[in-house]
Amino acid sequence: PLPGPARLNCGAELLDGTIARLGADRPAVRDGSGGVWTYGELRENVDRIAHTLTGDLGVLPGHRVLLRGPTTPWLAACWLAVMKAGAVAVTVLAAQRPRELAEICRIADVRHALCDTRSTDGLANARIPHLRITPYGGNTADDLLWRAVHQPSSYAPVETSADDVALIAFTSGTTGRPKACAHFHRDVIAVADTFSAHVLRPRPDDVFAGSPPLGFTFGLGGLVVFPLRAGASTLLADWGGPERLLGDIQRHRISVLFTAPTAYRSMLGALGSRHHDISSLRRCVSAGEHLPAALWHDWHRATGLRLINGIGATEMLHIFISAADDAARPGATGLPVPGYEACVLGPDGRPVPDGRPGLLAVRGPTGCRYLADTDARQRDYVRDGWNITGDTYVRDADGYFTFVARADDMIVSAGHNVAGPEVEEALLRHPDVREAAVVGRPDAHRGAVVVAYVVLRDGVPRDPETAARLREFTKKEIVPYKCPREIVFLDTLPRTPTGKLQRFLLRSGPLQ
Ligand code: 3SK
Repeated sequence: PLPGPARLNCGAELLDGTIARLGADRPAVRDGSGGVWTYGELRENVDRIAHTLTGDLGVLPGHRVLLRGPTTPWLAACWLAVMKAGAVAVTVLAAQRPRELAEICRIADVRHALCDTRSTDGLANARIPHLRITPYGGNTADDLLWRAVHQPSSYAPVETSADDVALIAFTSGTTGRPKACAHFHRDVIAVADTFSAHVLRPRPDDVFAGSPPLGFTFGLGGLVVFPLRAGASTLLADWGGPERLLGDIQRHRISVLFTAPTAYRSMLGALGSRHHDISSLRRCVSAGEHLPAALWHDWHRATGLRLINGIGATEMLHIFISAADDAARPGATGLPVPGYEACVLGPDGRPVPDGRPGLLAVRGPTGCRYLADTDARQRDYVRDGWNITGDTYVRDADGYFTFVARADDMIVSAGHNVAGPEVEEALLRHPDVREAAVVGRPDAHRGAVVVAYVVLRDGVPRDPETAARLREFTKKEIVPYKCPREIVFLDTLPRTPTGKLQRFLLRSGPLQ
């Protein structure tokens, strides 16, 4: 054989590989209404769709295929079929608007789209040139699933190389500018064999569920790749709020949960007002945003479970620093996931001593590959083989990494560095505060002043007395120069469709 990367098709590895190890009769995917497909049934559906793609629809290896729809077993089946066909999946979020969809298709050179019939409008309205949209889930003769029924039930996967692109993931990040990252077939398997295998440690009898959509790589990994790699089953249903998720945990005996700190906080609220049997849960992963120590403790107190905190990035595909079980330290993110290395760099690009803040740098089996026309971004993100994630971190003497702020969320006020998340943590310790976001507002004298946007708990008055009480409280918790000069009350904080706080919207002025 020629030297070079081995053959690997991640779709085949996740389905045929798992079936070869554990059999085809195990439950694989569940929908929200009690439907369950075994691994054998999932493979049959995937293979019929792959035949339809490469036959009727003319999809060739390397073609970019947009996937759009609510989280369902059919969306996962389409994703796996795209993998098996050697094409490239570009899974988008249901919340993405026509203008963003058009931009995504332009950047990723998308020619085919598979779209749930409930989501076709937004895509059709985008009027994307040369885009062939095939609906799925309806009952017309041109529907993907109707065509698939007539196809053979077994498909020989395209022999992709481990270094062929499997997916292109978009991140609007927290700045509002879309960036596209390519990930290889080997990356998909690598995230399962690092974070999932070593930190999460799922079992074949586990049942996964969670809130992140499959268009966010946090959701793709947590709800498709990790369960299938482990031979476990996964509930594929849209996030319908805390009550619904708690009900699903009880109904489906969910044992592994993937969601973000905001959802853990809202589930705690719901648990406080009604009984739900969540005794099936054994692993709860929190990522997507900083997890405050107070929330870690609240969840532990209410459920007896220790949250598995993690930091991941679309650029890295999934989680690269984390800690579980006895290794978990509330407030800290954790240790580099086996297979990854991390360090903290100073302004000169060299590692800083432990205990000093600097830019987080990480390297390992996955890494950032921005698509063409983003060269400058690539040089910015990957330096000397290290991925610079844009987060400010501190490493302690035990090797634990603790989040300080996103590098662009550091506030410099009258010459002092203030990390917004530290002030947010202080506010969150007050019983009246439900959510908080702290930003720097430009100021002619001080450079920036610290402003806190606060969502209060139900029934707490939004008045100057409450603001004064919160300011007094923070003065007792952190040094006074870090305390908010101004407190603005909001109903909700602005977030991306994947739940990340959009601080840039708050920086640009009051949002009331
Ligand atoms: O962007 C993130 O925060 C993230 C977290 C975990 C896994 C994957 C991602 C993209």
